[in-house]
Amino acid sequence: MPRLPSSPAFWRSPVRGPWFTSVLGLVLLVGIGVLFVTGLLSYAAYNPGLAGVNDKTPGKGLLGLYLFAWPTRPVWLYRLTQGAHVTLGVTLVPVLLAKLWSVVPKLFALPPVRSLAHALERLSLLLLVGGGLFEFTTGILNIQLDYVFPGSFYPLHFYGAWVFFAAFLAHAALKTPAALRNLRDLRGEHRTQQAQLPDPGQHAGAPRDELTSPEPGPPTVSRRGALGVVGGGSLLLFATTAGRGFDGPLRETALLAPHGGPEPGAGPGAFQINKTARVAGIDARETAEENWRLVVEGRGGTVRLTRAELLRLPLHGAELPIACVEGWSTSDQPWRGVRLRDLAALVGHDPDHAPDVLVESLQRHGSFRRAALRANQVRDPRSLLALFVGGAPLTPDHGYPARVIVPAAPGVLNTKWVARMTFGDL
Ligand SMILES: Nc1nc2c(c(=O)[nH]1)N[C@H]1C(S)=C(S)[C@@H](COP(=O)(O)O)O[C@H]1N2
Ligand SMILES: [Mo]
Repeated sequence: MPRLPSSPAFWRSPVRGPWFTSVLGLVLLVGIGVLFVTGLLSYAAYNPGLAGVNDKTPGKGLLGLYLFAWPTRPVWLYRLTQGAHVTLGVTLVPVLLAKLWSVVPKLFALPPVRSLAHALERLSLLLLVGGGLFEFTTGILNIQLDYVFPGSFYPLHFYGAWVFFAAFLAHAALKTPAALRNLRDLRGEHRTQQAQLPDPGQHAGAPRDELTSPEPGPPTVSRRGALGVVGGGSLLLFATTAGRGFDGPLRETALLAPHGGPEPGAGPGAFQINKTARVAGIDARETAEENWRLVVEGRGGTVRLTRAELLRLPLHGAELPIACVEGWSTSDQPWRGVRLRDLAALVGHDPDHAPDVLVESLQRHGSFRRAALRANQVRDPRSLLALFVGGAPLTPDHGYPARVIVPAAPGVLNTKWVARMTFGDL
């Protein structure tokens, strides 16, 4: 009679066992903890609590309780937190898959439910495995396919993260003590046997666990070798992803993800572009000198400025990166333009007490055509309505005639092709 996956003997790999699962589990404990914290930081960086236009999850309720005003220093803050979030997520994929592989006999075990406690445990495992696969899949699709779920990525990934993390915490609380014990108890034996199969856990006098095959097949690789394959896979992913956070030769090492490889084009505007002017539907006629006007509104009234008039205001420089939620970023670029605080002053606000601002683009469709900035971002003297980068006027793709650039903020807050700014408490 053929064996079914529900039979423990169906699963023959001698690599499976408590030691292998414990090592992977502890790596994920640390890694997923970091993913969760950097993910929450990323969410806060959008300032979703500030205004409806920034908020893709209006139903967040208590989950938004921790939100805080995202700081403007150090300028590389979001570059670091989001680069770490995405790079670590990609790097952990082999570990996650190996961990699931190592416990797969349990997922098929029958009867599906033995008692109420067992039913609860299985439900939490369902949320854990489902939630984990869901978070990794949505995250990777988002960086690979450039916003496949327009607008809906944020709610999916955000609520999914909380479901996943709740199940993860429960699982970690239940399993970490045993995982640590497994490693400690098995370490000495492990050393002397040089990771020979079968799993040392089988000889530790412990009752047979559900992970170890009762009829292991012949070994083809040692447990350490198997871990080496997983670690090697992670290392390969890391090495072909991490470079997306740097300019020049390092970016060229990022073969696997978009915004890796060579910089686009040549000249001062030759750094990574998120959406081109064409994709955003920006018509060259609207941005031409004779047609484009910047409308600035505030307590003291409304002014309309041509580009030539903007150029007569005091211009300031700031060296700031672009750091996208997708995990790629540029080095600091030399921007030049009018300070946001000076624009607030132009419409009747004391620059040191300048309020929030709503920035709107010429773009008519798409979730990032407008964004709200918080007062602390407006007041920072390095926050600019940039007109130049690298000593030349902005290129159309980088937001000509004018774009916002704010220190430490996620890319989405740096609105391109700006048409209107409304200062006031949001
Ligand atoms: N109007 C508008 N501004 C925008 C966007 C957009 O889609 N439309 N994308 C934002 C995102 S997600 C990023 S990462 C940065 C990228 O700026 P860059 O293309 O100049 O590198 O622009 C931001 N500004
Ligand atoms: Mo972005």
